[in-house]
Amino acid sequence: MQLYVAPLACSAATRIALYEAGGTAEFVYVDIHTNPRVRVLPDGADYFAVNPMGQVPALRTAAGEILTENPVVLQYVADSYPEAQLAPRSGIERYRLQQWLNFIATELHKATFIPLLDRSSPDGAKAFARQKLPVRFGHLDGHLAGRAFLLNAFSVADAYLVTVLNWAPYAGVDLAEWPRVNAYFRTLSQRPAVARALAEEADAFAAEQGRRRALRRGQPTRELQSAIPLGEARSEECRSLAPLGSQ
Ligand SMILES: N[C@@H](CCC(=O)N[C@@H](CS)C(=O)NCC(=O)O)C(=O)O
Repeated sequence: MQLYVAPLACSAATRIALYEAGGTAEFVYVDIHTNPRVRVLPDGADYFAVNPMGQVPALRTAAGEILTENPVVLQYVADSYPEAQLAPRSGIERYRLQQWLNFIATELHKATFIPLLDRSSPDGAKAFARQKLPVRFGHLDGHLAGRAFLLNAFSVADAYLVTVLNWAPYAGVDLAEWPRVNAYFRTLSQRPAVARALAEEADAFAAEQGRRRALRRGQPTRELQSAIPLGEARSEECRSLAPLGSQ
């Protein structure tokens, strides 16, 4: 299985799900920041041929099928490791899972965090997203009353939710306004699979930032790619930099 990812982007949710399941994948890094019209993979191939949207995540199955869209990729991983119980198999609970995956994808990820994080989104889009914070986060906060997870146990929806909540400080969203969401995020961040995945993503993010800074200074890409391998830089550096900031 190959997973196309960008550091600290939404594709981190699938890395979390894989680690929760005791699995892994070949992680292929896609630079989604440098140029919106160019998506060159480390082997020189064009990522648009993998996903015509140029977005992460995309997953290549062992059978060579390409799957895109977070809710689908996450459910594929959950179904690939049934013993990990990352998704209810069927029935109303499976629909509840899909309800939360779609809520996170549409209301939080795309309609809230992307306009707030993307430096090119207009002020009106940011204001509109901000105006919707109380209803969206209020709904989540109400649901989390007396609950440790979105469903009855940890699921791929939690992997996705913790991934987007991790962007809150960079988006100027103060989770302390929703105490249950805040507590949920703090607790889930400490789960071993979540902590491991986010630490690896943070290292990869810092390395990518280093490459981009050096590129701006005019050093050739190939030289840089070998000079600063992913995973080398430290997480602390990246905490001062916003993920998804220049899409
Ligand atoms: N509808 C897609 C959206 C994925 C998405 O927005 N990915 C972002 C990273 S979090 C991305 O690749 N952005 C680059 C771009 O839109 O060009 C999904 O749910 O998977």
